[in-house]
Formats: sequence, structure tokens, C-alpha cells
Amino acid sequence: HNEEAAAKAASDTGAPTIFDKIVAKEIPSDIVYEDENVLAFRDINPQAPVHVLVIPKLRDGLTTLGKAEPRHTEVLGQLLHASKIVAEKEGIVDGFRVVINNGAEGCQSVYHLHLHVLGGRQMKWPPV
Ligand code: DGP
Repeated sequence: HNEEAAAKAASDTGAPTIFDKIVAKEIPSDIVYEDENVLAFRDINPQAPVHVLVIPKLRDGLTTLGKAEPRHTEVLGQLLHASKIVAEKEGIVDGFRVVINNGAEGCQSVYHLHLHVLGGRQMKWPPV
């Protein structure tokens, strides 16, 4: 599958990603929620009627969740809480999914930590 192949081609080099430009508003995005530390914007390739990415504005080493350190616990909590705010704003708070793809085998393609907030349809389990 092409998307999986593309994800597997990407790797955690620590290079800046497109999300830096989205945070800096150098490239446009459809912002759903923003505060001092967190930005949430619609995924360009939505996998559900609601598909929003929630990211830390400052990557601070969090290319992946796998790089998390004790200093990141506060922002990790802010990201989860922002996901709930997004779900509320989008009217899906009673049924939604939060996903973090980690690394090539986890199908991660952008190496700036992001939570996918998905909903607006019946989700399935397992997610395959
Ligand atoms: P992941 O595969 O978990 O690394 O997800 C990265 C997501 O980022 C993917 O669903 C598509 C989305 N994405 C990539 N580039 C852009 C962009 O320039 N704008 C927006 N809105 N989303 C993007």
C-alpha cells in the first residue's frame, strides 16, 4: 500500500518538518484550536469526517512519542486535554478516537509529535 510505503520511507532524522511552517503560519492550515502551547488543525488527508491533528507548537525533541522524557509530561497532558477540547468543538466528544503513530512501523510520516483526533463516523476495532 502506497501510504504505508511512504510512511516507512520517512525516518526520524530530527530535521525540521512541515509542521514548523504550519505553526509559524508560513503555510496555511484550517485551525480548530490554538493556545500558547498547542495547535490543532485539520488533516490534509482526512480518514474520517472529523480528522484533526493536535501538535505541540514547540517540538522540543518530540519527533516521536518514543522520544518522550520527564520534561515533556506537562505538554503531553496539554495535548490530550486539547484533544478533548477539539472533540467538544467538533461535536464528537461522546465518540471519538485519539491515535499516535510512532515510527516507521507505526506508520508515522511527519516527525513532529501529533495526536490524530478522529470521529464523525462509527470507528472500528481493531484499527488494522
Ligand atoms: P502520520 O502518518 O501519523 O505521521 O500523520 C501525518 C499526517 O499529517 C497525515 O495524516 C497527513 C498530515 N499532513 C501532512 N502534511 C500536511 C500539511 O501540510 N497540512 C496538513 N493539514 N496536514 C498534513
